[in-house]
Amino acid sequence: MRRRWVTTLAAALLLVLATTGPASAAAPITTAIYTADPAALVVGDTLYLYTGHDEAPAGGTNFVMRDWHVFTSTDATTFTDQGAKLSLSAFPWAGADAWAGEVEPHNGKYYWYVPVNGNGAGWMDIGVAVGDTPLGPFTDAKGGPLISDSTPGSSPLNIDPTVFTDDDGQVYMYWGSYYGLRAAKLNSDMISINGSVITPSGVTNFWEAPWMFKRNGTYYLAYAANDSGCAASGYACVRYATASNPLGPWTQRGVVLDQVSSTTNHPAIIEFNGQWYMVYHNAGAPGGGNFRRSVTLDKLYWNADGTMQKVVQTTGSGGGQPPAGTNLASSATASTSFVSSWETLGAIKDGFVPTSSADHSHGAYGNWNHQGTEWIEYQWPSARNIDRVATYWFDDDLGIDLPASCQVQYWNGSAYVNVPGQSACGVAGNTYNVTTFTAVSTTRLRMNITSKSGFSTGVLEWMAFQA
Ligand code: FUB
Repeated sequence: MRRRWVTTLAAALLLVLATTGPASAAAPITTAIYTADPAALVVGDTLYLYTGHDEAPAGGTNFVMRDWHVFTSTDATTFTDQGAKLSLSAFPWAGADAWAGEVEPHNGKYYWYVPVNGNGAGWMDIGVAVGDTPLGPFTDAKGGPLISDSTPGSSPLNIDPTVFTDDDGQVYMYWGSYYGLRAAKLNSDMISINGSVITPSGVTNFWEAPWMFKRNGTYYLAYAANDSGCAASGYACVRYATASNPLGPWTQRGVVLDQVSSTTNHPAIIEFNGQWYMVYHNAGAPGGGNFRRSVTLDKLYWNADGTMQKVVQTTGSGGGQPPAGTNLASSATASTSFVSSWETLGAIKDGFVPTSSADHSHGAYGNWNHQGTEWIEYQWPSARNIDRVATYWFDDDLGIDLPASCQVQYWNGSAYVNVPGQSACGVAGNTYNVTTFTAVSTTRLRMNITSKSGFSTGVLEWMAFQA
């Protein structure tokens, strides 16, 4: 039986269909569908985002991905969904798992490299489609996999191709997962590899999702890493490495994007209209989760020495603004398992809109120097009907850090139990992490907060919404 990505995510609310419309710079590019695994390309005055399409049902515990969409923008703010421009049906030799791809222009054509679950031996393969314009139409360019498990030297999981053309016209492809990064030169036909598959050196902590580009003569490779130095268990951050040769050796330079509210993390880094962007996905859209992700983007800035500054995630409910709805927090009494004597538990329900996770100008809840799991709770004199919370975490860059995980519970009359159908309990900084669940009628709602090893946790604002 083929391996599958499995988690224990519970059900989330049904997706509320919305039309694609203007999205603020850091909001999801759309909330009409769930999108993931962005690749970015600039052609003329247009930014193209090629994305996966998450179709898992609420509460689904696996990816359901059947096609890829293209989004266009001329200002990196408002995106138009051009529709599903490629689907599994374009590859008769494949049957499932339309995962993370990338489009590369070559000789007036556009080649879309995608990982798919082939019908043959092994699991994931890399196929390639071709079209005459950035919007296609795209057709299978090869009639079979470019890379499969039977390709000598290939990755333990052949997914997530990133394709890069150097100034001399030579094209390179990097790909892989399960700690198995691989690279190869492509022939100018774009559908065959030139020479052997290599295992590049120096890309430490590589997990998956490579993204290659060049700036000022230096090669950059950003990628998802899931080591404990940058992400909670089960989550990933984005690290990057640099090299002076397109096939390495590489030198790891650090983290450019912290973990996001989805377990997976996937970078595309691009310059558009003189501004650099980090395009990525998270679980921030309404009803979102690990298998219902949303592509978003934030500005990326460079240091003078060619290193990248860590991207400030301004995403979540949309531009750092509190989610809409009736917030029941102000009428609740707050309590906690522990609060530091100098902190202010009441700050979590004062309605203040923080400018960042470090903004405790209106007070903060913090439990330094406790580690492990602590809780905060709201209590009402009579039952309230509640179906979601929004949490803005406190991170003072000292002893208090973003949590490793969290869990919403309610009092069912005799015990605290997990809320049913909880979507991902997001732990992203600088944003409202919205967690949805099947509505509960209760007098007490609790948030269990588990710290990263060596840190305590804190909350700037905790909202509980009437169903
Ligand atoms: O979307 C399916 C897989 O999850 C991608 O191929 C990985 O990069 C991760 O985002």
